Amino acid sequence: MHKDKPIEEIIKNIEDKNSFLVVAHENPDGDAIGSMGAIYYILKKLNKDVVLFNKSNIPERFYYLEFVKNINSFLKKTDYDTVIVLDSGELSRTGLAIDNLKYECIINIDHHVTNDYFGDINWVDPKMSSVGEMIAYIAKEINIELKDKLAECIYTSIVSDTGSFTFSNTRPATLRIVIEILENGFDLDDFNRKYQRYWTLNKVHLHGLSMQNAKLYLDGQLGIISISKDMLERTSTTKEDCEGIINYLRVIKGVKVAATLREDDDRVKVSLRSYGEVDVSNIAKGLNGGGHKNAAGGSIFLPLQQAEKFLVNKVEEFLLENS
Ligand SMILES: [Mn+2]
Repeated sequence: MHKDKPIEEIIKNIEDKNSFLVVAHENPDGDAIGSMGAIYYILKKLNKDVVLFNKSNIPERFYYLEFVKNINSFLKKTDYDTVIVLDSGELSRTGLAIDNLKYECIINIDHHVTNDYFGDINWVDPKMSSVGEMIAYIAKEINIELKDKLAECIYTSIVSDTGSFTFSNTRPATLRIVIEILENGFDLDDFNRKYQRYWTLNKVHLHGLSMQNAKLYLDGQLGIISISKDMLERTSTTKEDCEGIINYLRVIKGVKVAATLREDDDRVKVSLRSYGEVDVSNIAKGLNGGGHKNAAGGSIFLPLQQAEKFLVNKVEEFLLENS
């Protein structure tokens, strides 16, 4: 049994067991939702009982994936054979009250380098573009074709976590999955209409305001945009509308680390991006967070302006140590 690869143990479990709880991290992104949907369609195809859980409300922009109407934010049933946890470096990121549940096995499928192996079966592979890509390999292994709604979920995961195939986690194998999806008749134009064209004018205004607030530090190596609650109020936007703001910093010549700081209720939420060998997951670990080498996040428990200074110092230390 121990010699089995985790993907084989996972397949054995989903073939043998009957009732599954599937969860992903709070404030779900395209990969959290896409991978939930992908495993949902696989389990349904195998005639299993599936309950989906996410602690947060699902952002409206993902409503084009039909299965999201089946995601619960409250669990009526507490007894499952297997709990499948997706795209979460730690179990706590799901907000699941695990002690209130009865289950035999936790399956942890993830690609965060900071994952702490909380499962009974752990398939953690940081080279994978997305958890959706990992679920695609499960589907292939049990001869389920990558098409229709399953393909739409996997494609959502991949396109979301690779920044539409521009990040360095885009591997030849990732693109081979995409080729297969396209060969099976996936309608890219229809998908992009649903996936990309969802902005409101208010969101455009928030992004304009954010771009005006962009600053450079450390001889232009660090770019920061701080987003205050006031900016959201002035533009009638929500934290979901902040998605993507960090990318304006990533295109500034010379920037090695891009950071957004967003004022939240009791903390400042920090997002970090980098290129190549600059491993921002190490900075994030010092900020009660984690993530990937080139995309990570954490929290600072200071007022916004002080948090910005704190982060500049942290990044300076980090760049000195790693130059
Ligand atoms: Mn992911």
